[in-house]
Amino acid sequence: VALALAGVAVAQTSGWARYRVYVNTPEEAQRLADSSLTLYSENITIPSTEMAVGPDQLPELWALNLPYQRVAGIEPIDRYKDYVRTQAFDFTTQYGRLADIIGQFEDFRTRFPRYVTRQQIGTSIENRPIWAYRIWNPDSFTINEPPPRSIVVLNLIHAREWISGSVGMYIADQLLRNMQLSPVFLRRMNRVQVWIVPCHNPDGYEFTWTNNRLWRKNRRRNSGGTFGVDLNRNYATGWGQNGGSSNNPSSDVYHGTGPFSEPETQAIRDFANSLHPNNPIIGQLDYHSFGQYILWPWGYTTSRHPSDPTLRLIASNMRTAMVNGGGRSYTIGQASTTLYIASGITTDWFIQTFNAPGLTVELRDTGAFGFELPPSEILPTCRETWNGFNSYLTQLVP
Ligand code: 0X9
Ligand code: ZN
Repeated sequence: VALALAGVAVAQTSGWARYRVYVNTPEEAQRLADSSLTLYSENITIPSTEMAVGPDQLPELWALNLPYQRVAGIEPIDRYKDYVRTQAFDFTTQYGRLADIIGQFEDFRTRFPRYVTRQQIGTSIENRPIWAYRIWNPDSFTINEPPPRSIVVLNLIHAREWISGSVGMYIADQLLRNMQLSPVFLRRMNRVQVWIVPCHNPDGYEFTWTNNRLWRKNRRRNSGGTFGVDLNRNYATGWGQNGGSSNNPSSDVYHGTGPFSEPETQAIRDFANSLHPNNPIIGQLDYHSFGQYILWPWGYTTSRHPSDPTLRLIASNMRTAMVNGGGRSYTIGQASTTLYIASGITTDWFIQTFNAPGLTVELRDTGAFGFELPPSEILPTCRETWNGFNSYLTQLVP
């Protein structure tokens, strides 16, 4: 268990509030998307969308020239001081700083050095390492077998979606437990390597603890002086197309100056390419919050993917496994038509490049707490997510 006694520096966000903004046309929705205001809803929807508006941002809200209404204050980030721990980090009841999360993976690696290895796959804008942890069983490899395939799991691409980091640790823990308990599982883990990226966006994630709980993007300093590229708009497939992202650097869905312009997305791209052809990528999962969805490509276009029926079957079996395990019900569907068009996303690139059935999972909840999911929901969310993950794994590696 990773010990951490962090004196968390927390900045106030008092004065922030949720505003419901009324948007009636796609043009008005685009105007809102291009603003530097932060989404509180998970996406921009007609006829209204909730935004998180800071005390200095009211002039920008007025400048939009859209009707709005103040819904509620956003509690000061001070309350996350409660999460400062004086005991060992428990990832099933607490959210952790970046050091806690990586420390937890280091703990797995120390306890199971044969089953857990790590690789630094890149470095963030602010020089933090980006890690990938591999979990597999190298023990019974024989010469007649093909080399193990790869499944790539991405966590915390969006900084404020804290529960995504929790499920990454939980999946690793469950993989290792099942390898101890079940010979069948141990054998399966000989045919597949599960590569978990605990934090795709380390700079943004730390920023949510120190400055702004609702930060989403990375911490690129853009021309014009604003910060951040949405890493889930920066992948090459469909980059910048169909209104699924913004070219305004202050937007929360800013796509960057070009496909893979960011070191964080380059890290995943180069790492994924390096797995081929020896350990072909047969699956990829991208964990987000919130909304309780399992979504498949395409995200950048409403056209159906040729593998649509297969993708639907995989997602449907996952949903069944989650409900049978006592979990919440998740909505399944093609990303662009079920949620909204988003271009330059991870799953579109993985399916286009490797033909891997990439899925975006939007974890709990459906909006009551949103990104600020209470710690009491960490464990139930992790349990249902594991049941879904295990279904995905056994479908791909029977
Ligand atoms: O917009 C995103 O990047 C994802 N949602 S989130 O609220 N976590 O930011 C969804 C991406 C899934 N793809 C599409 N909706 N096309
Ligand atoms: Zn997200």
